[in-house]
Amino acid sequence: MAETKSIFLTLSGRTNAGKSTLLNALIGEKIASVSSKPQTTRTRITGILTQDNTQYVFIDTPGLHKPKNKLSGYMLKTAESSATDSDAVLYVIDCTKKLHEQDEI
Ligand SMILES: Nc1nc2c(ncn2[C@@H]2O[C@H](COP(=O)(O)OP(=O)(O)OP(=O)(O)O)[C@@H](O)[C@H]2O)c(=O)[nH]1
Ligand SMILES: [Mg+2]
Repeated sequence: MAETKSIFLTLSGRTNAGKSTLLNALIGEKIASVSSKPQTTRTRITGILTQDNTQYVFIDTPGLHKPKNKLSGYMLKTAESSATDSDAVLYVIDCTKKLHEQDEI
């Protein structure tokens, strides 16, 4: 049997961009909370999609924002380290809104 390979993909982007909504759509189940309230996701949430011999490991992360307190600073660190540790980053932007300066990367 062929060996299974895993690809780690981090969903990054500003708070409320739709990262958790995308994760749920990709996995086909509601595994991450979605809300119109900013900073809904506070920790990493992992969803795995298996196709043939490949496991796509999607990691939903807290949204990027200007940190205001210890918790939001910690959330940002979680988002950044997850992006650094993965094979690729899927950067999500809400294209119905004006481009935010934090999206200019
Ligand atoms: N119209 C529309 N609304 C969307 C879409 N994707 C997400 N939303 C809405 O946008 C809001 C934020 O969605 P989330 O998926 O929670 O966004 P997030 O990027 O995970 O936000 P944080 O966890 O705060 O970083 C929710 O009210 C969603 O229903 C989309 O493709 N179209
Ligand atoms: Mg979220």
